[in-house]
Amino acid sequence: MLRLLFLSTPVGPLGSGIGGGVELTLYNLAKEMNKRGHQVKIIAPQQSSLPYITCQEIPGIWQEMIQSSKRDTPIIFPRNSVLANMWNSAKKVEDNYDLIVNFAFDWLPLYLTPFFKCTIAHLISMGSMTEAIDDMIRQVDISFPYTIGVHTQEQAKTFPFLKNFYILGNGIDVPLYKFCDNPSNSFSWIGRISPEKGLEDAILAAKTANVKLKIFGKIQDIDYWNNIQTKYSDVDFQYEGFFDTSKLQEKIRVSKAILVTPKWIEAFGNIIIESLACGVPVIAYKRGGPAGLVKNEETGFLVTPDNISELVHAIKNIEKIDRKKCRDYVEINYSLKVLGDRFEEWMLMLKK
Ligand code: HBI
Repeated sequence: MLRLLFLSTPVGPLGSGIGGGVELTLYNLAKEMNKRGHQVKIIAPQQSSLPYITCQEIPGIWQEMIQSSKRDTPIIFPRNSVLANMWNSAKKVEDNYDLIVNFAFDWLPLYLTPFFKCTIAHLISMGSMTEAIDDMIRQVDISFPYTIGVHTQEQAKTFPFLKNFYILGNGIDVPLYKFCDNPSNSFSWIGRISPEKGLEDAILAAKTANVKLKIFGKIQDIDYWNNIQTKYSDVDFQYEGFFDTSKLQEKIRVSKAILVTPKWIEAFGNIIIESLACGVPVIAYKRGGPAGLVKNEETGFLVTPDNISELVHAIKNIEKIDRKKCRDYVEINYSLKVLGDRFEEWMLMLKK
């Protein structure tokens, strides 16, 4: 039995959607490890709330999203930083745990690693973003082998200096997603509405293919969103909102397919396995994590990145994909059991 302390992302409360895929990953890992008889405690920003799991809520000012940094942007901490407060709390209780798991993509937890007695595992949830964080990842990789965990090989490639990392993959609670074999006529796009996610490409493709597009996710960058609405006012797209897992799967399961059009290297792409679990095929740019998740012409189509006409061609051929194959693929490769086995193996490998 392992006593695990999870430290959440500092960009917003768990359950708010601001932390994107990390929120779902943290929640699924806590649920699965508790189910396996381990003890998981979570330290997270105030107002965090997860079903059936208590979090120690820490006050303080949220950390700015790393996406708004440039490669050489200095590390900036607000006054009364929730990230600093969270790690200050962790320091006080570290003796009660076998392992600490860091879910933040930030400089501080990496820098603090050598100052903790307890081993810290870092689940790196994005591709390379800034020089300062890369330097810290490199240092931890050298001094604490295999404590750097990534989701995919494609993501690891964005950190060419990484030598001793652990590939975790990811996984979802598949029974929560209901298979749908009789889709509607609309396509969907799911994700934080922010420039790096490339929503405008999906809108352009839907316009050219003359199909309806439904949009799900948190509006992270309001200026970006307003620009899109002005620029594409003639396109038939509908913003549906941000939903928790059970509501989201209910709304996306009837989609003909989802369009995944990232401009950056997605580390993984939770929404891809969530959609496939519902039987929804995936049309994705062959870029980053999604390139390893979609089986071309079997569970969807992988197209040349940033190529709108290939997106359109895939939309027009979506009937070729067998929706049951999409569901089976996730059940076999991305269940909580698969994720739990990989994570448990990682933890047992690091436990002193
Ligand atoms: N930015 N500073 C910072 N810290 C995070 O933990 C973080 C982030 N931006 C996005 C994010 N986490 C998650 O949405 C992704 O890792 C999935």
